[in-house]
Amino acid sequence: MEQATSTEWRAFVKSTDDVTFRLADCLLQAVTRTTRWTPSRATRSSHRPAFRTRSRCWATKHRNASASSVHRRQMSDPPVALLYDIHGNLAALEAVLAEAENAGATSYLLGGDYASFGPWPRETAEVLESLPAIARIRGNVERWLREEPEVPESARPLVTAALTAARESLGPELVERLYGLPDQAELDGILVCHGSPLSDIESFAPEPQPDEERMLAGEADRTILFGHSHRQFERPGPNDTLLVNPGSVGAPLDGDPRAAWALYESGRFGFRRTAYDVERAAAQMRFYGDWADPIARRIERGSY
Ligand SMILES: [Mn+2]
Repeated sequence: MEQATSTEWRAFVKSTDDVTFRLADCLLQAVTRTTRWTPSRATRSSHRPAFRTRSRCWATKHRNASASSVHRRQMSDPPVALLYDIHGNLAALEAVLAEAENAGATSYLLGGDYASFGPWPRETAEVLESLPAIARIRGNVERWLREEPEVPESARPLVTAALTAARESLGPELVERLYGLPDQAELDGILVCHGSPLSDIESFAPEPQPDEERMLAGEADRTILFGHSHRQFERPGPNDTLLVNPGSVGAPLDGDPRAAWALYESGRFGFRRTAYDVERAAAQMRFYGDWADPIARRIERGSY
């Protein structure tokens, strides 16, 4: 039984992110320390601090247009905590929020995949809703609360069970608010998305791949902030872009079970890892039944 659900989970992940699935088997080296990078040309060229949310269509047609919803930031402003892929892991989120506050963060950028596929869907979504978020976008699991998941038949039992549990926990009003979030946002000229500018289920791998330019959907000369693959990294991308993935708060997949996130301050990203009570989160996940065991193990191991 356990083997069967594990196989379903792998099939699900493979279907949503084939590139990173292959990399999962390469036992990526865990990121165990805080790292910082010097902004590349892509980021340095974005000196007009601004936050704004927008639709995908708006992004294409009016990238440089001014908007009344722009939140301007100064370089001396306190850091912003970048939180992606929390996946209902309240224990991880609470530890990260405490550390972010200690680090001086006064606002948050929320990158999607908030509640589903984790132990505490509603509680996690409520805490996230209460945060002073400077940008808040939708991930694929928020979209799947109302739309048919793009997964193969073999993965459908696990995905259906997880989404059903999340919907029951969230209730109709939270489901509606989460589903209604925008797909993309902008932070100081940085494009904020869930998987890639192209898609919320296709994402960039930690190492360059031959066909990745397609996922930029025409974006160039800027920093792209994204998550979805649950791997914390930054590297140059095609078209003079810089690719930045803060990693997953609730379910990292690089072999390090600690929560992954990042701080954005003065045009720089600082990667962080935060220890929390992993066993408590895994135990809570197992209350949902046998189907939840692969998710509990993913939380414990920080890998599949
Ligand atoms: Mn995702």
